[in-house]
Amino acid sequence: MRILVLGGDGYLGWPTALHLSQVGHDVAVADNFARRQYDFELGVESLVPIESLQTRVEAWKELTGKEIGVYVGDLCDHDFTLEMLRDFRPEAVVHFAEQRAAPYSMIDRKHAVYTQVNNVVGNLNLLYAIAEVDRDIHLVKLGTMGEYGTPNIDIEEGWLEVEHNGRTDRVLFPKRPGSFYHLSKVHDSHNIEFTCRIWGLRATDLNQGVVYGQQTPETALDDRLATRFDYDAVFGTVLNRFVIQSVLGQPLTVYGNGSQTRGIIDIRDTVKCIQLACENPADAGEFRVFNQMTESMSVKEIAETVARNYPGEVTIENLDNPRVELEGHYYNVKHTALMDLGLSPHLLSDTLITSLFDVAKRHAHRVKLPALQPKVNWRTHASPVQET
Ligand code: NAD
Ligand code: USQ
Repeated sequence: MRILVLGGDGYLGWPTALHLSQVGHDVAVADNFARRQYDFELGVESLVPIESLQTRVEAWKELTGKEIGVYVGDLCDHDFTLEMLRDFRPEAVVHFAEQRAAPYSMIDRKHAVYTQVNNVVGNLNLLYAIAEVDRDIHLVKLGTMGEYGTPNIDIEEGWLEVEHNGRTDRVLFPKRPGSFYHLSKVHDSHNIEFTCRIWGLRATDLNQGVVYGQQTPETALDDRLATRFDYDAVFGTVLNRFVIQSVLGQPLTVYGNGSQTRGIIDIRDTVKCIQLACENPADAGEFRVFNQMTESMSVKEIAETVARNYPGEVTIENLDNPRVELEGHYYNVKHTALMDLGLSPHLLSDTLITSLFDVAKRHAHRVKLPALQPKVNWRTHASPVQET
């Protein structure tokens, strides 16, 4: 298949592009390098050094003989988005290209507005471009489990059968997200569902849980193919941060009492899920939602699992929660659709954590310690941007 990966320079987009290319698809990537710019803004870098997109693509060709096309541009520029689709003529578009950090979106008004404009407008331009170029293009969109929040009922895969005053209907599952970033994904989901209904577009919304890990079989082939590994309190995700904190001898920063529970997924399963979604497209007019997570764990359990596996001493520190989120809540998520398509998940294992410790140890000297401390507070209107 011809598959266009938007956000193909990012943490997940790059390994996904490599995986799709490896299994035989004709792949191109697009990116505006906004993610590299946030690093400059925040004064941090990926723990693992990453090459330029051009060097990455050249290295892939040198090692495998396979070519990955590159489009440099911003999805918020509709002419760019439209021309790219006209030029590449994809059968599937995988859309990772958004500002994806909840704390970044909560720094202040400017960052909240940037996040929602970038994400919602970029996605809307893409929907218009698909409608104009070829309505058969399958949109595979990265949503997030945080769209649902933590309701006191089971979380279904996107849709809910409701009985109300003696009548029944199938409605989008109610959303109660926890940041302006997570809200941007809710807005995207609504816009996508609307275009499936009115224009007959075909779309899969992948509500993904928190991703952990840094290597896939393809990125591990050569250092030049490495993907990024974020540790700072703005972009670093919880398990990856706990691994790095262990290696540095720093306390694991559990926010609140750590009883908040999240869906999690190994990066190797992320790339496989995208492959499965592309190769099994939604029907014309169908807005399909998959919950892309493989297990649930509380933050406390994640910290304890990392600490148990680390060969040295690890302390766990309960910080006042800088976010506003429920603790001790109900959490039961349906996530069978991707398994039905053939996913056999990698559950969080000791081997994976040990290999992540090795990655972190190798690059530990690159860490700026102040960047580990959370400074963005949900309760204020303006938080100091990360000072290092
Ligand atoms: P990332 O920031 O590393 O990658 C996103 C890429 O998109 C970056 O390279 C960035 O430069 C690019 N981009 C952003 N805005 C763009 C625009 N307007 N035009 C062109 N390119 C643009 O993020 P990631 O961790 O790889 O996440 C990818 C997607 O998966 C995001 O949509 C995110 O919300 C979703 N997701 C991530 C996780 C996770 O744990 N990392 C979990 C669930 C969902
Ligand atoms: N947390 C800690 N300590 C830390 C970091 C985080 O206790 O040092 C807690 C947070 O309070 C939260 C949980 O861990 O309860 C997850 O936080 P996170 O920063 O790992 O993940 P989150 O902000 O939810 O965002 C990440 C990605 C985002 C994606 C989302 C999937 O950055 O792109 O959408 O995971 S989900 O959470 O399922 O919505």
